[in-house]
Amino acid sequence: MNQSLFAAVGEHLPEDLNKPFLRTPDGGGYSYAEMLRSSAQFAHALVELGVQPGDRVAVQVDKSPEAIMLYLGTLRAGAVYLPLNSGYTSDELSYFLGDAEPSLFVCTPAFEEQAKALAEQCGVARVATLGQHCEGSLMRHVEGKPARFADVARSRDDLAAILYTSGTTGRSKGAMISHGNLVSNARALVEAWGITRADWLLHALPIFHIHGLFVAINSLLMAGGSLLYVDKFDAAQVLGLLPQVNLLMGVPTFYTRLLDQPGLTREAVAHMRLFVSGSAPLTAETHKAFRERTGVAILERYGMTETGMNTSNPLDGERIAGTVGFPLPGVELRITDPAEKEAKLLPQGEPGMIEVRGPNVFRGYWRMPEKTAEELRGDGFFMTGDIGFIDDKGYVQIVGRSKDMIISGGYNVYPKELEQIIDTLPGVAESAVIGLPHRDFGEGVTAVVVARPGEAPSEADILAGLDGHLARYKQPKRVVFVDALPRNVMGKVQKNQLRERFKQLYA
Ligand code: MLC
Ligand code: AMP
Repeated sequence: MNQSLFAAVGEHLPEDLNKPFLRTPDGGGYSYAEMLRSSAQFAHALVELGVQPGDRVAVQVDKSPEAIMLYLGTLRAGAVYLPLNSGYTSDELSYFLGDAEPSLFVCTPAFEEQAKALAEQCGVARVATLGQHCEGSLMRHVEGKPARFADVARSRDDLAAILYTSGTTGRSKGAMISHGNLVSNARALVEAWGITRADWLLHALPIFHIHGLFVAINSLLMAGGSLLYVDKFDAAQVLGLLPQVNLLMGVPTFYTRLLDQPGLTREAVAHMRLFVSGSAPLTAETHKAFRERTGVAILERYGMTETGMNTSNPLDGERIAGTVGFPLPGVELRITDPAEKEAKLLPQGEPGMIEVRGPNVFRGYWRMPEKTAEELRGDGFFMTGDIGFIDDKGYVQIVGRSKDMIISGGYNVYPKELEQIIDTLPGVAESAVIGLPHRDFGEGVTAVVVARPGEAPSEADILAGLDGHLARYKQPKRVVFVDALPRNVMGKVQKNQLRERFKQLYA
């Protein structure tokens, strides 16, 4: 029996296949019938390009409806989808390509020459291109292919995707996500959020992370619902399109930017069924401001790449600001003592490591059994690295992170990655990268730098030194200089002291 995500989606197709699956604001897009045909053609194209079941297909393209068809076609061909942030530089890409060893790399037409050089260096057999408007070499393989494809059968445990998450130390880790993970999580969301064929979701998220790719697309597909597609989030455009939809999923920055729009009123959202926020903490302040302005309580949920969605505030019931709600159907959650190696349960109300178990939990890190063993316990619980507690009403509250990570506008930034580069720049003795409260991005990436004696590198020097090595969203919004970094007796940099000292930097 085929246990793939696409097979599960097939069980929930709308009776009328002419119903829209995805519509663009100009009226273009794909009905369900067209989606079935196009994803079949993409699957044929991948086979023609030599992609075998189990092969990785690495994709770094701009968001487009066809990129979604490529994702679905990859699953149908039994291959493993490996999406890459479109902001990643060649330095970053060469690691991912070398580590995942995809048989095909799909990139933008503009990047083709560099991609070919990278592919050769990393042993990737083929490169194809896909532009935002159907240009590029991949479409030449897609066009004219049969409208049907015999989907490659997958078991629940077979890989559907690999998504890289940066590590707090050292190398990025490829989270191996199975078809069973995707199916169970999409079903849990359909149940928890009451998604039906009548729903229209405004899709404004990037599609190289689980939020835009799995949460937003798979759950709507699993319910036979429809997507109104836009390339990226623009608050004024999104507000203008709201009358055509009844669901929005976003990161907290979407909601702070919507609040900046005078047109965000009770009337403008009266028809909306649900606003969902996740990927980063939604402040109680934003939750309250949105509720006061519109009368609507945003539904906050909590997830991560390795686990998909874990918890959610209730659809019916109180959505409490500052909490992430209850475990989703099928997900078990416990709080343990982070100081203990063995899982030691903490009493309700006491903050500790959030651990989760369930069919949503990933299969481990690609070719990193030791890393997998460090984070995935023998009994199946995954140590999330998030610190939280369960309050007296049973709601989960996240209070911090044990991992040194910044979340800026919903993107994770690992300080270590920046510090390693900054420390090698001329005139720099050492550095600490921290996240500081930032109205737009939630946390603003900030580099705190100590100059070498007698030297005075400038903010511009540090930024120029990072430019080209790391994606732009990772670059510090500000660089500040200090005489010395505060350290504890063990010599560890006290980042909390730096965060306290500079907490007003973006105020
Ligand atoms: C863009 N920039 C950012 C940024 N996004 N800087 C810091 N943090 C970000 N998130 C920078 C760009 O590099 C550029 O800088 C400048 O801002 C303008 O770029 P832009 O492309 O016009 O930005 P904008 O469209 O305004 O993007 C902001 C955003 C976007 C919030 C709409 O970042 C976004 O869509 N975020 C969603 C991320 C997401 O999907 N996360 C889910 C992860 S999954 P310069 O210097 O080049 O001019 C996950 C699990 C879970 O976490 O639970 O869901
Ligand atoms: P990623 O590794 O990109 O999947 O990011 C996952 C991380 O985002 C989690 O481990 C949390 O730290 C954070 N996160 C996701 N949703 C929320 C939320 N609603 N509140 C606070 N943090 C969140």
